[in-house]
Amino acid sequence: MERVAFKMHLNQGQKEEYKKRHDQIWPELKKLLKESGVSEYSIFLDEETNTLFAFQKVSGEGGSQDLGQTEIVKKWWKFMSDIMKTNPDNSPVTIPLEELFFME
Ligand code: RM4
Repeated sequence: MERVAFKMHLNQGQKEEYKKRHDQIWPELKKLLKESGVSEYSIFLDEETNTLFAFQKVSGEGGSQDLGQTEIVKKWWKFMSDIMKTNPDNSPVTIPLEELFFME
């Protein structure tokens, strides 16, 4: 089991909308994430910089950001692209973070 963390960027003033959409995450996306080995997935917001900080545990080949070839993730990323900083393919700009400390 690997611990994975990364940053993404939320457009200004979109906190409520972002949370609403995630509160209503599509069941088929949630199912894919779990079946792909992603668990304990949380996303936090630094309102000062609109930076989203994501943490997840990964037991499979990759994490949530490695599922971009699936139709459901492509659809979700397009759906989310109006409120996030994205790449030309609608994937969220994702900056991997290095773990410097861990305590059981
Ligand atoms: C985020 C971003 C991630 C996705 C989660 C569910 O806003 O789109 O890629 O894994 O939502």
